[in-house]
Order: sequence, then C-alpha cells, then structure tokens
Amino acid sequence: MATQSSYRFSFGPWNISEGADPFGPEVRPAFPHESKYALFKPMGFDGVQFHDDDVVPDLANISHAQIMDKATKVGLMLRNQGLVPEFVAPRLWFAEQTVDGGYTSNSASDRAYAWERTQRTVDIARAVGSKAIVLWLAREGSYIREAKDARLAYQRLLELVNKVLSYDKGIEIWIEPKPNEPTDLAYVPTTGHAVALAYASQDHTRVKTVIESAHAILAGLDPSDEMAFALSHNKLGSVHLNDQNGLKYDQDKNFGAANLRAAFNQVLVLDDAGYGKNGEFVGLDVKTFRTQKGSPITAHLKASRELFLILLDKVRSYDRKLVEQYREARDYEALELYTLKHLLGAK
Ligand code: XUL
Ligand code: MN
Repeated sequence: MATQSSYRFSFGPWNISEGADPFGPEVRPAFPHESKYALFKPMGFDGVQFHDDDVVPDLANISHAQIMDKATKVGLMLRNQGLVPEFVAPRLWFAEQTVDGGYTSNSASDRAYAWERTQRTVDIARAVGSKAIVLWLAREGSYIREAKDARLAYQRLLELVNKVLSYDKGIEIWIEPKPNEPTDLAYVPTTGHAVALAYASQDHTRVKTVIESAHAILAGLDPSDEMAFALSHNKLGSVHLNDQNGLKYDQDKNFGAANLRAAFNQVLVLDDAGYGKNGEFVGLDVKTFRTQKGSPITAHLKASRELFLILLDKVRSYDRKLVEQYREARDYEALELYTLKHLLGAK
C-alpha cells in the first residue's frame, strides 16, 4: 500500500460533524472547530477548506475590523501548525436573506446582502492567507422553474463573478457545480456551465471550478470526464473527492465506496494531468455515517485518503503499453477485463 506521495490533501471542518441530518438531531457531542485543526497533520492533511463563518464565527454580529482581526489570527494559527488555508466559501444558504438564493434572488435587498457577504468572504480569504473563494451556489436555482427568470439569473451570476474579479485583482473564484439539493433545479449544474461562466467573465484565468465526484454523479455525468474537461481548460482549482450511490440525496460517501472503478478513473485523470503540481490540493468532502459512535470521527477522512493512495499505486502500475495495444486493436473487451483484473489484483 502506498504511504508516500507528493499529493497534498485537504478537507473542511464540516467533514467532522455531529451527525445531524434532515430527519434527526446531532448524535455526537459538539467538537469545536479550533480543536479540529490539530487533527489535520497527524492524519496526513495539509490544507484546510473553509466557509466564511468557519473562519469567523458569528460574523453577522461583529464589526469589519473584528472580522479581519479574527481572520488574521486564524491565518497565523494555521501557519504555526504548518497548515494552508485552501479556500473560503461564503455560506450563502443559512441566512434569512438567502431563503430564495442570494445572487439570483428576486429581491434587490437579498442580492445586496449576498454581494456584501461575498466581499467579506474575499476579505476573510485574504486575511487568512487564501488565494481563492469557492462559490457553491446552493440556493441559486428554483423549486419551480416559473419562480425566477432563468436568463436574468445567469446574467446576474456573470455580473457577480465580474464584480468579485474587479473587487480584488488577485483573487480566484472556484465554482463548485451541483445540479440539485437544496434547490430542485440549480442554475450551474455542471462543470460545463461553470467553465462557460468563466470564459464569459472579464478575466477567465481567475475563474475555475471545484469538481465534487458526487455532484457530477447527481448530474448523471462521470466525475473523471468532468475533471478531464476542466483540466483540459486549465480550470480545475480543486476537487471534492467522495462517492454517491445513484440518484439520491447528496451522500458524500467515502471516496471509492460506491464505485471503485470510477474512483480509479478519477485518480488516473488527475495523476496523468500532473494535478497538484501547481499547488492544487486533493480535497475530500466526505461524511461519516450517523450511526458511527465516538467523537470526533475521522475514520472516513483517513479511509478516503488511504484509498486515493492505493488507487494511485494502481494508476502507476497500470500497464499503459497494454492499454495502448488494446486501444489500437479496438479490443475494449480485453481492455475492460485487464482493467478489472488490475483493480482486483488478479492475474
Ligand atoms: C454541498 C457541498 C459543500 C461545498 C462547500 O453539497 O459540497 O460542502 O463543498 O460549501
Ligand atoms: Mn463539496
């Protein structure tokens, strides 16, 4: 089993959770964010992903100066522990002003709130020492299509992207597409939508994507092809590796837990493209089971990282000459059998 790799791994503090779901409350005692950072390095993780209020709790009730002060302190604390803040994402789905979305809300004051909060997120990213914000456009969509003017919504999203690019001349925006949940129909459901938004913007080189395996599967797409598409346009800012068992609620299963072969193909695409060479992290977005006892639970993070490294071994020992031969002969039956046997370690 591989233990060494040049890959750097990351996750966000929300991945260590108390186990609440829409049908029941917390099942584990609260484990404060501040105590989570010490867990990263011993588990082999170097990067921390944040929401704005993971960095600065209670940000709605404190001054801008206090927000900056707190973010600067968190940045210092991370550097002292050898950790890198990978990105900060505005949590635009909790506040009353974002019940119907922020950037695409029909209400001008809601849109103003979303823009204010996004500016604060950029400020927090800068203060904590991160070069990117992530936009997971949670409620930028609709429950019934007649609720919003979709063309106007797409224009508003482009306007927002351009406003951020002007607000900070160095910040990158990484859009994390997802087709549904919490909305029924999201406006940026796929990598293609996010990349189109990037190219339409005033500086596409600073607009990239975060591809989450489960989100691609929910859109009926293959995660490795989504990653390949983004990589071929130099638009893969980060990944959220996980897994998803069919078209259900967003499961955030362990990487490879539902489809090992699809996980292998994701590692293959990333490794072949030299992903990580420009500092990109292998991000995980995984949940433990609500049934798991103890606190804090980190087994799912360790397992997903370990599985990535095992699959990396499989990728690097995949016989490319043989693959080429089978491709040339167009013998996909033989290629498939070889691939499956290779994954199973069968001779
Ligand atoms: C939602 C999701 C989020 C984003 C960060 O499905 O994946 O955790 O990754 O806001
Ligand atoms: Mn995610």
